[in-house]
Amino acid sequence: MPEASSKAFYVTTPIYYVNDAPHIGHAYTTVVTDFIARWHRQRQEPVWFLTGTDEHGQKVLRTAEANGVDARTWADRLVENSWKPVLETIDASNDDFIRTTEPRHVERVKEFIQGLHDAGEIYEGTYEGAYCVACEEYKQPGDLIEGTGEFEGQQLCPIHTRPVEILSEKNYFFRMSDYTDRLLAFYDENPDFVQPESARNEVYSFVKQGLQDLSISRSTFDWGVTIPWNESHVIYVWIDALLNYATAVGYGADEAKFAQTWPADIHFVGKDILRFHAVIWPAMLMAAGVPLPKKVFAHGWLLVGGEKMSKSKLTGISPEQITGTFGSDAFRYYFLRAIAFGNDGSFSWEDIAARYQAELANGLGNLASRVSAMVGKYFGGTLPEPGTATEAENALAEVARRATADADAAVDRVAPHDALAAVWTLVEAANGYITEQQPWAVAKDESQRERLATILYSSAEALRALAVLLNAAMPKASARLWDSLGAEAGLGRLAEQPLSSAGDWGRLPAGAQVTKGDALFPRLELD
Ligand code: ME8
Repeated sequence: MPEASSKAFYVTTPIYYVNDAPHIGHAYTTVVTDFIARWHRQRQEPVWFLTGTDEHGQKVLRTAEANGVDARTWADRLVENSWKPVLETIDASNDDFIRTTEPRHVERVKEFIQGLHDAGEIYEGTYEGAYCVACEEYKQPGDLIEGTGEFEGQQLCPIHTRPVEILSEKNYFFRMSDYTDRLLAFYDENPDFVQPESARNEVYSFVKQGLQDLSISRSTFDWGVTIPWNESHVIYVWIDALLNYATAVGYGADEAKFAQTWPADIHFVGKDILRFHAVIWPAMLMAAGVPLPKKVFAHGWLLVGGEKMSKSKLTGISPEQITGTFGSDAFRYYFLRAIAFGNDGSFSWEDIAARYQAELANGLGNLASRVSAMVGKYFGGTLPEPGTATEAENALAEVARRATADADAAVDRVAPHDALAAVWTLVEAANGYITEQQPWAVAKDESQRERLATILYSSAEALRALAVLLNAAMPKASARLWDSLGAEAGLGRLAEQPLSSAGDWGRLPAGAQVTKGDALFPRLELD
């Protein structure tokens, strides 16, 4: 846990449904969250990064039934065989993994709902209307579309283009309509609460129409957290799920931990679940008197062949399919760099292959192998003391300083694509510097040993800065780069290098043992 004195920078992914195995859409959210968490750790801030699984509700229950097992067995199977392993596949550095079936969550959810009941925030009623099980969401008539073809005469969920179910069910309701004005005032006072701007506008105009009370229980199945004062009801899966962000960090159980972690700094979500996070969740917290999260960032869709990727439409791609060919670093780099965070972005095999070849193999990988090979060839693998810097070295140092500052500012704007673009100015500048300085030509003249030393030292310095700047995006490649520079002996572990040190020129100690290992990004034979 973070030190007692300072609050952790707390970031979360959605907790994913265990109705199916993860695809690259889920991995995308997790990679971005992981990148932001690692970057803040590199700034030497205390960080808490939470992910997990959403296991209750009808969607999971029906999937389990269709597979002939009970819901708990199904959830255990998916968590152990699919959801936890994928975190390793993509090098996620989460500090915790919460499952909504765990007692540490279930007990606190019951207490929370009892508290709202005691405070008069909940009343008994009947829900008459539509429900989409795939969304696990109550739908308003205006949300639905008319079916055609096989669904002629039925009302469809516009997201899943499947018929909704019509419920008439005795439920408990949360007086959410009381929170319309308070939410609008909160959005006004906290203009950055919902990002990006388009998401903020959507939420604002939705709430401005006036909120309705929300059904917070179901009484026609029992796979969920029971309502403490009436055990024939289970709590609506979204109320249960949203509370994970609080229960996982000690809400109602460990006050010290909760105080050091809550409120969340950023909830990362896809735009499909924006309203739950930006409307229902803050209303629930207001009702309970708990501080609100600082930011909800809703990103766009990963599209495959122009359509939102999904398993049901058979456009689903598993993370392993990509990491198996390109490795986890390239997987992370690609999704962080290629999509302007917040917008939709298309995935294609051609695109990832092209970026792998141009930016990783030819750009960064080639830079690293050229430098280590030349330190080996001309200085026996010992990094030489640099001589007097010329304008060229000063310019390279300036690019490193600017790249560090620009990337850091981009992370504060939650713009990983801009952060990596800033870092790449240094990859390009260093490659350009070597091409211009031609160390192989300088090496032919014995009287130019000092100049050769300066060129190779400066090139290695650029790599040192890059290892620090890329550690959040590509932890494996950065660790290998750090190793090949022999940097640990003089500077300590890569994880302990302050982010700002990337821009401090001249840190790598002369005498470091530089080795040329295997290529960082081997050339691939691709179809
Ligand atoms: O909604 N492109 O879980 P879920 C980008 N359990 N991101 C995508 C994506 C795509 N094509 N497909 C999925 C739930 N995602 C609830 C959340 S939180 C308290 C409860 C990502 O398994 C994106 O982050 O359906 C989206 O919001 C999430 O997966 C939905 O995951």
